[in-house]
Amino acid sequence: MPMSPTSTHHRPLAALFLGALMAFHAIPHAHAAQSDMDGRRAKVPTPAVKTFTILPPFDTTVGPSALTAMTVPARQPKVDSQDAARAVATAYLTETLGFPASEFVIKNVVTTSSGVTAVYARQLVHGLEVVNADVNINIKNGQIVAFGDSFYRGTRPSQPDLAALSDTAGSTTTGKSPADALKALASFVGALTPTIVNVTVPTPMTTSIGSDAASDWHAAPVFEIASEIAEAPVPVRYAYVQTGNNLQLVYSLQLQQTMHWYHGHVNVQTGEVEAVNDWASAARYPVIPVGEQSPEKGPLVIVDSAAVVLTNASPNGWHAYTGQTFTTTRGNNVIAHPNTPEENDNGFPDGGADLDFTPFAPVFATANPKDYAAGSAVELFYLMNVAHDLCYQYGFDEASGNFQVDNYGKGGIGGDAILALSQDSTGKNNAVFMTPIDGEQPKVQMFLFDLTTPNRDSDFDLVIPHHEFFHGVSNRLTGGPANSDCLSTQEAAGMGEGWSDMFALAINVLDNKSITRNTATPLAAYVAGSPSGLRTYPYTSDMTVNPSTYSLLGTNAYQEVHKIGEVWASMLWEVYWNLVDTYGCGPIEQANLTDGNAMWLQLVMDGLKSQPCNPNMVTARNAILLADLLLTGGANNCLIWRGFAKRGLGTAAVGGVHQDSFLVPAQCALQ
Ligand SMILES: *[C@@H]1O[C@H](CO)[C@@H](O)[C@H](O)[C@H]1NC(C)=O
Ligand SMILES: *[C@@H]1O[C@H](CO)[C@@H](O)[C@H](O)[C@H]1NC(C)=O
Ligand SMILES: *[C@@H]1O[C@H](CO)[C@@H](O)[C@H](O)[C@H]1NC(C)=O
Ligand SMILES: [Ca+2]
Ligand SMILES: [Ca+2]
Repeated sequence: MPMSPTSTHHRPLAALFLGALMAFHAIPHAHAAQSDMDGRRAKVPTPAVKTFTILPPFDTTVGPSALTAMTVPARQPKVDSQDAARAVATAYLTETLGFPASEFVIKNVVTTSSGVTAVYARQLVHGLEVVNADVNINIKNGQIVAFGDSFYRGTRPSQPDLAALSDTAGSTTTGKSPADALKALASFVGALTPTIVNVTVPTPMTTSIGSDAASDWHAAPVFEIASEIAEAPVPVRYAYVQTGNNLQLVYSLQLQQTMHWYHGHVNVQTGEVEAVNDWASAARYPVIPVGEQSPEKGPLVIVDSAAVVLTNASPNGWHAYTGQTFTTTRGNNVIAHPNTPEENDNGFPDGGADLDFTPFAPVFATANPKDYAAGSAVELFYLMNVAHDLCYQYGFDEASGNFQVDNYGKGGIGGDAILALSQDSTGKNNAVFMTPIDGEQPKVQMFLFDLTTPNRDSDFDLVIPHHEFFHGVSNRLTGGPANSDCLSTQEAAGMGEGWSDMFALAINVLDNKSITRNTATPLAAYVAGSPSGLRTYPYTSDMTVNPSTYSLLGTNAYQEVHKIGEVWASMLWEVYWNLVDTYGCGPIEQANLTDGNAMWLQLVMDGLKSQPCNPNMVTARNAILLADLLLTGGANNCLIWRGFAKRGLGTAAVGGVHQDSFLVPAQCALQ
């Protein structure tokens, strides 16, 4: 669909079905295997001892016959009384395991449906809890059936002089203060740095830290901290953490935030976070994960929000902002729901208090898109949020005009979360992103494609939502966030398509280590129902497969934004691979600029911010070269020049005159 040069706010991903035929391959993606813990703000030290022993004759490998040999009473056994179980456990801890009664505390006694009484003990050292040292003992008919043990056996530190360590004002003479501990924990979990840290000693003051006081964890904390990053006063207690054969004296803190409740333990001497757990349950999204491309390439997986939310970009997670939390597919960055012809299907999918969206999992093999309208909104919500958090790492932040309801005082204008409409029935075989100026709400509309039976949903051809998102980025960044008319000339609008294609490929396709610069890489093969995808040529450095060069812009066939975009993306592809072949490819969301793919995206984003309103390919190239000069001192100058020159945008190329130049500067010519 040819675009009028002035309709800046409307960028369809047109369906174009030319192109070379290529080998089709299924690509299960590395991201799919990402464990829940990968991105989680947690640290779990390993104790030296960690056993679970099932005592004979209850050995489960022997099975029920062992039990019949035992004294299993014919009638329902009487459940051991709590006191009886407590006595059995205490005897075991003191006599068999050899811990005096002053060195542990029994915290709970619980019965199970099978008549077992479970006793839970926590180790004490100098009257302080060792927060990761536990013994659990299972008792039946007065007999120990099994027990777990992670008590610490290493050398004991000398008794700490807590009074000397921190005075009653919470300041400190020999180590870190409770205030330091809160700051260290906040930094570790990626929370905002607190500006208010008001340490008080709650009354009645816990003066003696003897075993009696400390044997009850629920005893009054030693300190309390009021801070703007905490939803409730932060209680602080002294404790130990065992790491291998060492015992570390720590401040144990509970930091409550909108989407988190951290239980963190900070070394009183070094200020290092020794252990942290988040008591909040993470949201669960059943999705085709970023990097997997489409349902053809890999399975639906349950993605845990803890593994994907980047907290510097989304400090309250994806479902909340100051003063508001949602259990549905809406939050600070994205407001997503289906927009099908069936009004009843268009509500916000609701994950409940646990934010568990797994009931909306689509079944692709058998169902029509209309059977998973809610699932499409979950997918789109997830993809837009991933892109928000990822681009934030590269400088698409509040001041740069990103899309958020609440900017948390970090500049820019809020009130502009993306309205994301999945399975939008107002169009087909396309997708649209509309980018008004900063502070005005953008909108993405994802249409169904009718090129296959059943129809396919563009929400699940992951390059398409991410192509659309990057229209928002390139429009906001070029010429500043208050000007949305800076990619409006035909060439600039075409480049907008090119940036979007390459961004979508970089985050969804190109980090597969077996893809090289010469792998013929289609765009959106899933909705196309064809391995050649939606573009004229697959992207590749192989000029015999993709011959795109600058001079094509002078031909009649290339007077359309997506065609122009293919030329620009082909140039960006060369630059991308020159960087990746030199520096390697890493997890792009980490924005580690020692990785070639991260460096590429950073130079692209910086270039967008620096280039003039309505750039042409020459000025946009120059902005990328400038970004490299300023960021690295020009370390990548020749890698960039050679990439552009290969596709005709060499030193003699002139803006607006679409003639190829394959020349590079003299310093880059050799090699
Ligand atoms: C990566 O791409 C290759 C070749 O294109 C494909 O065969 C392979 O399955 C892919 N691997 C992953 C982990 O995506
Ligand atoms: C710190 O807490 C004390 C006691 O609640 C209060 O009087 C004081 O105003 C607080 N200071 C700040 C800076 O919040
Ligand atoms: C970036 O990656 C390099 C190489 O893998 C690694 O040594 C370095 O620690 C990373 N930097 C950060 C900040 O993660
Ligand atoms: Ca904004
Ligand atoms: Ca702009």
